[in-house]
Amino acid sequence: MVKEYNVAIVGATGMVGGEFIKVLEERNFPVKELRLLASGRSKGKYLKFRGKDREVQELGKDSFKGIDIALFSAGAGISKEFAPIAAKSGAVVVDNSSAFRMDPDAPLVVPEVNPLAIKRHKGIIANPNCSTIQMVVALKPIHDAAKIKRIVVSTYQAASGWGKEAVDQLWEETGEMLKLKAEGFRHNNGGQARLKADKVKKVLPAQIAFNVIPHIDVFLPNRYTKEEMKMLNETRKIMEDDTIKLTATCVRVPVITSHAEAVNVETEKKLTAEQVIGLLKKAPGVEVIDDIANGKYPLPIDAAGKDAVYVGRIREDESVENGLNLWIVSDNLRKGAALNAVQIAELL
Ligand code: L14
Repeated sequence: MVKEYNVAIVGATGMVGGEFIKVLEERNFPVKELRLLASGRSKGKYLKFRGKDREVQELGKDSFKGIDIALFSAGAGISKEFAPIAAKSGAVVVDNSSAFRMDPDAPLVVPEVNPLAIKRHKGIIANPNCSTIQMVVALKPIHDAAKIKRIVVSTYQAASGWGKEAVDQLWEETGEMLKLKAEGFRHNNGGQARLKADKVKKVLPAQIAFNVIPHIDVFLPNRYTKEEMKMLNETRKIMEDDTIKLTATCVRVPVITSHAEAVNVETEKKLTAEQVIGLLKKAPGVEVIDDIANGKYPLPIDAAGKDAVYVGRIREDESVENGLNLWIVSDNLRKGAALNAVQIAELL
């Protein structure tokens, strides 16, 4: 008989929460009891798991009795407060927030990259940032083969990374833009494609429809955003190599789901584009889509709802000795969050 586990989802009504439920179902995770936890606002809602409606319960100190695995995705504040409580009551926590990622006691795990780190856990395992996960899955085989010295990455991040409200903002603003068009707005009449401030409730720092915003998470004293610094610090921790240099620019784009990244790497040893394609074709969790003759490369709209990290536009950077350019796309709610966390639970 397969052992079965009592699993709790904290943040069950959120976007990642919904993916947790789907991924547990699809992968046939041996769930005995599934406990859906959320804030008081969602108390009494029902969510479907394996064809049955399950009631959402209000998260509290006593929510974790009998739980073996607790999957958290309700923000860093909730994780800081409740993950230690869950761990103390005997659950292993897989936490999708940024609360414990750089905590030396919490392993930061991507199963394709550093599965062994999981063994050092003391009750809490951190799930990395979505942008970092998809990048390291694709870069690990390159690092193993040729040692990466420096990474320059620009991200094109989907609205769903910031949650349901950001996706709503994208839809509502898009509707308002279409209204402007119907009212006679012409892009070539000198007008800006800008909505009046009061048109939409904003959760993102600026209009996202028909725009891009170079601002994800908060600004730090060094003029980077926290999202950009997470990419540096988490990459070093997951790759277990503090010599890797990385500089990031993280940008929100008007996409619902799947983050894309333009990644430039410099390696110690020379790799040709063909060698990289060969390495990535064998790499776990990676799918290469790089058929430029037929105009095939990874797109966010194709990656959404899928498990793989898609890599294309693989080419040598001809401006340096040993350089490569890649285009990496993956569903930020799946491999970037829920799927990676459930894979960690499977490793456990
Ligand atoms: O650190 O808004 O896990 O796209 C993940 C989503 C940070 C922001 C994290 C986004 C968050 C990111």
